[in-house]
Amino acid sequence: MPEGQIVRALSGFFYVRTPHRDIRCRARGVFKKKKWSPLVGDWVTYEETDATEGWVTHLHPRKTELVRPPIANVDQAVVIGSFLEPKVQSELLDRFLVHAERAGLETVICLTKSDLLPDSSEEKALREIYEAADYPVLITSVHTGEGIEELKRALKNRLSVFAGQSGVGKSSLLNAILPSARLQTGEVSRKLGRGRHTTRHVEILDLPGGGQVADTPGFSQLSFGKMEATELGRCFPELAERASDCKFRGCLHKNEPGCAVREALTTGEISGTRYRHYLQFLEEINEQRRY
Ligand SMILES: Nc1nc2c(ncn2[C@@H]2O[C@H](COP(=O)(O)OP(=O)(O)OP(=O)(O)O)[C@@H](O)[C@H]2O)c(=O)[nH]1
Ligand SMILES: [Mg+2]
Ligand SMILES: [Zn+2]
Repeated sequence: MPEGQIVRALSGFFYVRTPHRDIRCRARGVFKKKKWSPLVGDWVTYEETDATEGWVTHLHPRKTELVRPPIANVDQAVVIGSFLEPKVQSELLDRFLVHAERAGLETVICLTKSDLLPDSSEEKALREIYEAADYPVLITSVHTGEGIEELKRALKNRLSVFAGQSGVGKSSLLNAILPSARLQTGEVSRKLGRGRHTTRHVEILDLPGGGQVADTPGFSQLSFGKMEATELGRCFPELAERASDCKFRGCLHKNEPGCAVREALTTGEISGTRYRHYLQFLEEINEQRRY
C-alpha cells in the first residue's frame, strides 16, 4: 500500500502528499479506539478509495513530536519573535526553547520586523542573550529583505517549523521565501497590540531546492505539562553544559553550594534573564506537581 506524509489536517481530514497530488484521507476508526491521532508531519500508509480520497491505515514511528504547535518529524524549530508589534516576550521565547530542546530539535531564533527598530540597541541586547546560550540568531525584515537569504539557507534540506506568537510575521516570512505560497497575513491590532490569529492550521510547504517548512497558528501560552524539575536544566543548553561541574549531582542550580551555574551567572557568562526564566519555570513545574 502507498505511503506519504500528512501535510495538512483540516476538519477531520488528513491531506497526504504524493508526488502527483495530495490525497484527502480520513483515519480508520482504530486510531480513535487506540487514542492515536495522526499529526501533520506524520508518515503514513494509506489506502486510496479513488484518485483523490482515501483512508489512513497505519502511522509510522515518529522521529520527533511537538504538542504545540502539533507536528511530527520536524528537525528544526524556528522560534520567532518580533522586535515590535507585538514586542517580543523573551519569556515566551524561552518557554518554546525548552519545548524544542525537550523534543530534541535543532533551534534557530528569528527576530522579525527589524525595519521598525529606531536603533540597534534592542537587537544587540537580545542577540547577546541568545548567542550566549549558543542559539543562532537571525534578524529579518520582509520590508528591507534583511536576513531572508540567511533564513532560506537555514531551512535547506530539513523539515522546520515556524513557531511564535500571533502577528510576529510567520506567514509573511514564508511568503517572502516562497511567493507562490500566498499565505494569508493579518494586521496586528493597534489597540490590543497583538495579532489576530490569522493562520488557523498547521501546513507543510515544500521549498524549491529542498527542504520543507510548516506554518502554524500563533500561540501565547505554553505550559510544561508533565516535565520533571530535573529535566528543566537539561533544556537550557548553557545550564546543561555546566551542570557536570556542579558539586552535587542533580543540582537544580537554585542555592546549592558549589553550583557551577550560579558561578557562571556571577561572571556574566550566563544571562540573568535566561536564569530568571529558568527559576520561574522550575517554580511552575513544582507548583503543578503539588496537584
Ligand atoms: N514592519 C513589518 N511588518 C511586518 C513584517 N513581517 C510581517 N509584518 C506584518 O505583521 C503583521 C502580521 O503578520 P503575519 O505574517 O500575519 O503574522 P503571523 O505570525 O503569521 O500571525 P498568525 O498567523 O496570526 O499567527 C502583518 O500586518 C504583516 O504585514 C516585517 O518584517 N516588518
Ligand atoms: Mg500566520
Ligand atoms: Zn548547579
